[in-house]
Amino acid sequence: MARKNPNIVVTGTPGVGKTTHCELLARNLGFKHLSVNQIVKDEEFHEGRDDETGSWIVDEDKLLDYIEALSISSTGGYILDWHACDLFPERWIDLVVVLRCDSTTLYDRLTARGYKGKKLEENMDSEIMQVLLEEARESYAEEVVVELRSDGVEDVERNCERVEGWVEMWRKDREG
Ligand code: DAT
Repeated sequence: MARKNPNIVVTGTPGVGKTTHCELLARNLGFKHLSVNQIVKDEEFHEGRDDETGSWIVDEDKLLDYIEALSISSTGGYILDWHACDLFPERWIDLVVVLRCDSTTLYDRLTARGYKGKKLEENMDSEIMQVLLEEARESYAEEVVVELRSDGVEDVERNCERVEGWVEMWRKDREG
């Protein structure tokens, strides 16, 4: 069955503004915000945390089975919020938004969140090396991936308006 609404991935380094954007988008579009990190924690789809970085060691099979059981592919209208995107099957996803942030700003956001040492360093490197953007470009067709800046509050509103406009076009294209 063809879905009536698109599925959107919002990805990027921790601290770039994924949650902020997803909450606003979900509210404005009436879509469901899937905070993948929260699902991993709540459903215990992990084998504990990595000692050095503190990130979850995720059981991706269990996670994907869980998301698939939501009928994401046939219903649509989901916003997937995660600091990775290559595990989601291409056929589920209509748009991948990669949020980017200036490194000084990201440093401040991550230290405010209590990140330090190796965890802080790895995430800063990841943003500077645009790891998530490369991952998105390698995993999805070029026209599906969009890179958006998330430095200031005015960016959030502008980015969400842009995605909302894109959703409207996606729907119109399918009306025939
Ligand atoms: P993520 O979900 O990517 O980890 P977040 O949405 O929790 O990021 O944002 C981290 C912090 O930075 C939070 O205090 C909100 C703030 N923030 C995010 N994007 C912003 C933006 N474009 N302008 C101003 N503050 C922003």
